[in-house]
This record gives sequence, C-alpha cells and structure tokens, in this order.
Amino acid sequence: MKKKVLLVKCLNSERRDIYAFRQVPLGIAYLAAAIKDFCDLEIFDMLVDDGLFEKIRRDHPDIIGFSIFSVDFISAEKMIRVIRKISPRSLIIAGGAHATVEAIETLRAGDDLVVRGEGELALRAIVNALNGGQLEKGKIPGISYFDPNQVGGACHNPAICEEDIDSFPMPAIDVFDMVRKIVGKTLPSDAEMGTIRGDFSVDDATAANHDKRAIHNLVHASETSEEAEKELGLWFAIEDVYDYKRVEEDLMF
Ligand code: B12
Repeated sequence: MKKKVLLVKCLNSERRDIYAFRQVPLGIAYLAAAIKDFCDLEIFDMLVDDGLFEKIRRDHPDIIGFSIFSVDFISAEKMIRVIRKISPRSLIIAGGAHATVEAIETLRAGDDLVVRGEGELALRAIVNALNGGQLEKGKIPGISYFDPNQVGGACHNPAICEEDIDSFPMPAIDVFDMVRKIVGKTLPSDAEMGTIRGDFSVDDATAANHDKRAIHNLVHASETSEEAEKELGLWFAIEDVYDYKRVEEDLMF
C-alpha cells in the first residue's frame, strides 16, 4: 500500500509577515515531483497553512519530511519534539539548507533521518523502501542517522549526485493549492495581506451576525476540482466560464 507522506516547509511563525509574497517553495516542489506517483502526498506550507499539529494528529502520516533553513531551525526543533509525541510511529525526515550543513544537530532535534543535499533520489528511495515494507538505512544514498553500533554514533551515507539533472521531473506546482493561497482564508478578518480577501475586505462573523447577512468574503474557491465542476454547473452558464493563461506559464512550463 502507498504510504502517506506529508512534506512541510518550516517557517518560524514570527517570520510569516515578512514574506508578503506568495511563493512556492521550490525544493518541496521538486521533491513532490519525484515522489508523488509513489505515495499519497500532501504539502503543508507554513507560510500560509495553519494547524500542523491538528493535521498530524488526525492523519498520522507514515513519513513527515521537514524542509529547514537555519533561521527556522529553533522553532522547527520545538515542533519536531511535539510531533514525536503526537505521532510516534511517523518516520521524521529533515532536509534543506540547515539539515545539510548541520546534520548531527538536526538529528539531535529528534529526526529519524537527515537527507543531505539534493533530496529527490534519497526521498524516492525511502518512500519506495517503506512501500515495500522495509527501510534499510544503509542502502539509502545521502542520508545521516544515529546508529548506536557505529563508532561516533552517526552514519553519513555517501550521496549520489545526479549528473543529468534534466532527468529530474519539473517541480510539481500542481500539488500546491495556489488558488486557495491567492484567495486567502474564508473570514476576511483572518485573511493574510496579499490575498484577495485580506486586501479587499475586512468583514467578520460578528459584523455579519449583527446585520443578519452572509459574510462579504468577495470570492468563492472550490475545495477540489470535482467540487468546482459541480459548482460551475450550479451557478454558471457555459458562456460565463473563461479559460485563461497566466503570463508566466510559457516561461515556466
Ligand atoms: C532561490 C532562493 C531563495 C528564494 C526561494 C524561491 C522559492 N520559490 O523557493 C527566495 C528569494 C524567496 C529566498 C528566500 C530566503 N532565503 Co534563500 N535561497 C535561494 C537559493 C539561491 C536557491 C534555493 C533553491 O531554490 N534551490 C533549488 C531547490 C530545488 O533546492 P533546495 O531548496 O535546496 O531543495 C533541495 C534540497 O535542499 C533537499 N531538500 C530541501 N528540503 C527538504 C526536505 C526533505 C524532507 C528532504 C528529504 C529533502 C529536502 O531536496 C531539494 C530537492 O533537491 C539558495 C542558495 C542555493 N544555491 O541553494 C538560497 C538559500 C537557501 N536561502 C537562504 C536564506 C537565508 C533565505 C532567507 C531566510 C533570507 C531572508 N533573510 O529572508 C529567505 C527564506 C524564505 C523562506 N520562505 O523561508 C540560505 C539558507 C541558509 C541556511 N543555512 O539555512 C541559502 C542557502 C543562501 C545562503 N547561502 O545563505 N531564497
């Protein structure tokens, strides 16, 4: 059976407001492209998503992968300690700039494995090994892990550097909920600046209840493409629906 994988872009919540722009974390997008066909994949981007602990408590992913920069390490460390407790059977993996240069420190934070450098081949090997039922850490390229039988306590498997980087699939932008990121949270009073609801409405539940009306949240976004198809049929005629191309599409794809 395919394993449940949750990839998390870590962000110290105090830094959230610094980044007013909505970017896709490129490292996670590349990893997603490498593994999405082999697992049941979800992405959690702390720049925009809330409720990580609740999500993990509910879903208990088989693998939780954290992408960590040094500026976010201290808050990532605290988070990992909590997650260890709420989902003890999840395999916790860390990668990214900080994990690569500080593998031992990152392992001490409570991760099972650290992937150093490029993660596509290593993460795919880990997912496929777990799908097959057994992870033999010694066989996974480019990872570090504690091993009590090892002198010094830690193993650092040599990395395989893919020479033909064109063989990596293009980043899987489709795994990010871009439309929902642009639209913002349902309640405009909670929506971030830079989102449609955050920038153009200040409405909230108290005001709407007082006036006995619906909340003015300006725009609707369907949860899934199946839901979108159903809702388009309910509210729109075929001539109301426009196809469009974003300016960057020809540059990126
Ligand atoms: C482009 C870039 C940016 C872009 C990001 C664009 C985007 N959409 O992602 C922007 C301008 C937004 C940016 C911002 C910042 N950046 Co910057 N950035 C870079 C740069 C030049 C390339 C990163 C990149 O995209 N690489 C390509 C992708 C595919 O690789 P990757 O992200 O490293 O991911 C791979 C591996 O690391 C690994 N991996 C990553 N995460 C995980 C997780 C798991 C589970 C696994 C298994 C593997 C894994 O697998 C991935 C695929 O191979 C690097 C320098 C460099 N040459 O790496 C600096 C770099 C990453 N940035 C850095 C910093 C400090 C920042 C900021 C904190 C700056 C600031 N003060 O605000 C912010 C943080 C933004 C944030 N949201 O957290 C530092 C990080 C240093 C550190 N020790 O942590 C770097 C290394 C530059 C440097 N030498 O100082 N950055």
